[in-house]
Amino acid sequence: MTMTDPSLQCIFCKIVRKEIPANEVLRDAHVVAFRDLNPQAPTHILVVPTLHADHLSDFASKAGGAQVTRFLLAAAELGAQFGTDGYRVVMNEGPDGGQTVHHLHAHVLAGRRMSWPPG
Ligand code: DGP
Repeated sequence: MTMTDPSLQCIFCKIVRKEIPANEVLRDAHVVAFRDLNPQAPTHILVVPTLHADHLSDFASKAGGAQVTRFLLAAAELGAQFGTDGYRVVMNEGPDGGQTVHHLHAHVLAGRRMSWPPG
């Protein structure tokens, strides 16, 4: 980690390193998942790769196959665990996507019927 490493200031990297608290539901070598601070559904979990990547396109080129696979499987496992009648997985990227935290994360939303199109 260098002084210019983006992970030093990244809020989700701080959660991964346990420097700030989060309501965790899953942790392993490749992912950490925790409850969103501002939930948009009865269940709203963020799945975060332990490897810092700003967004999906960055992650896809930076991460190994095992990390990419684990990220997707963790979202699916949590959706199946918390969604009794389905769930939604969302990844926001860039200003048009509504991304506010620049560390890739998947939102796993469950516990209510979702509408379409999203806002
Ligand atoms: P996005 O807009 O897709 O970048 O979503 C970022 C989400 O992260 C947003 O729903 C709020 C959540 N969030 C931001 N900071 C924190 C934090 O410190 N802890 C937790 N648990 N969630 C956070």
